[in-house]
Amino acid sequence: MTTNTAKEEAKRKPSNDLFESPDFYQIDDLLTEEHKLIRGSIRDFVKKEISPYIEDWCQNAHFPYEIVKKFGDIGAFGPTIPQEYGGGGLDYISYGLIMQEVERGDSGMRSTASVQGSLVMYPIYKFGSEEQRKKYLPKLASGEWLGCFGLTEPDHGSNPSGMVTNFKDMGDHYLLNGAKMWISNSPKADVAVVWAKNEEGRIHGLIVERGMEGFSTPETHGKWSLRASCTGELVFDNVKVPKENLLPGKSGLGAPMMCLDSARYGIAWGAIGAAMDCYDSARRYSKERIQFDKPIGSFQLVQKKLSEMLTEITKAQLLNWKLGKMMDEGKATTAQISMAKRNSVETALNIAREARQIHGGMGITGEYPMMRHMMNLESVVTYEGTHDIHLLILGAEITGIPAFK
Ligand code: TGC
Ligand code: FAD
Repeated sequence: MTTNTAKEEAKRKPSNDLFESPDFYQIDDLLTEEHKLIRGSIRDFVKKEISPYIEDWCQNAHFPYEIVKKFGDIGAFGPTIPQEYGGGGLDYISYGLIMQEVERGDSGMRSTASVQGSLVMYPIYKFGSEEQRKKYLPKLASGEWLGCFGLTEPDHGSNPSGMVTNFKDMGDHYLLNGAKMWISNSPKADVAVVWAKNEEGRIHGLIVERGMEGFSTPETHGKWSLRASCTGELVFDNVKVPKENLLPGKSGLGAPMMCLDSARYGIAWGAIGAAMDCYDSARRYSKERIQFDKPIGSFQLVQKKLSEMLTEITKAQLLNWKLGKMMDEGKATTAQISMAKRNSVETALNIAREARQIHGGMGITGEYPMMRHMMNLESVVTYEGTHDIHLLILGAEITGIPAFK
């Protein structure tokens, strides 16, 4: 959709984002000056480019396509991808901080960024040929192109290994058939990284480009969640995919799962960004709102809520930071990432609900961010592996007995 810049400018409410970040355990001491600079620049970006508009975008279920180029300019796409391919060449703590700040603004905006970086650029970088890296990564990093990741199917969500999307070797090309569902960015994506089975039933990644005959991306409407992110299907009806579009580096379910490890890590940080926004709003409101001739923050029950929120945020911040260090060292396991994703999203959902209560009736309006975060987080608790699937990943790690089947 074309943006009417003047209309957007008129809607701008520069002073409405008063966010101050909680850092109760001086976790900033664990960050480098570069980390703090990166976080600061993304926080300023969110205050300027997302906060003034996000309420309207969500109320109108509008995906602001122009944000794609802006994310590219600020370095939010593929921060850990090497600079020679257009990425940031940064560490995983930087990546986490970027996701935290973007999701502090809105989970749908973080979805746009984390799909592009972890689920599109990462597989092309990790499993792609040198030609594929050079062709796609710089354009994805700069936001010239938008990408999406197709794993989930209508009948295979938690169980992606059952996928039926398939491709046949036709000699000079592959013929791709099937459908993917619930795909973030799909209606606007220029390229899709698609996971499909070959004739032997082995899963491979293919790069499918908009414009290929038989490829369509119908949009999913009526979402109550992630309303500023666009979601849709990927439909493949005898799509001729050039052979050079197969990702040669890895096959099997492990390939998409490695991408998910990176994206789930980003969500662990991102969801705590949403939690921090809800907590900060509740903290301020509790000092301003007077009932029984006193600020509601003077009542013990409100103080209990705020104290518990800050405790949970602090615990999650430390867990995320340690996980980031293990990611940098290449030591983080899937189960450790599951623990952090699961913990952060549950923490954020609980905090959004408690913060909403502190705002009383005002909490249900778009004047405050809690309801938007809460509704967004209902998707975040489901995608990239549901809350229960992550519990089972942990259960399998603890007992050595997978309980999925
Ligand atoms: P399982 O038997 O456990 O594994 C099959 C093969 O995959 C390998 N593998 C991994 N390899 C590397 N890294 C990982 N993290 C891996 N996880 C598994 C595994 O070693 C095995 O390899 P091999 O060589 O022995 O065959 O697989 P399973 O079929 O039992 O399934 C396990 C389960 C349920 C945990 C897994 O499939 C799962 O995580 N399901 C959840 C699905 C999911 O997360 N979907 C996400 C879709 S993308 C998305 O939601 C994007 S939203 C983005 C946004 O908008 O922000
Ligand atoms: P199901 O797998 O049908 O699960 C339904 C319920 O059953 C859940 O509670 C689940 O925990 C439970 N369940 C399933 N199996 C078990 C089991 N073995 N033991 C116990 N409980 C079980 N996918 C992509 O590929 N790319 C994307 O970009 C993408 N973006 C998304 C954006 C949004 C807004 C949403 C909502 C989803 C997105 N997804 C995407 C899909 C997402 O990953 C799936 O929704 C998720 O993996 C769950 O699959 P499902 O919805 O089919 O639920």
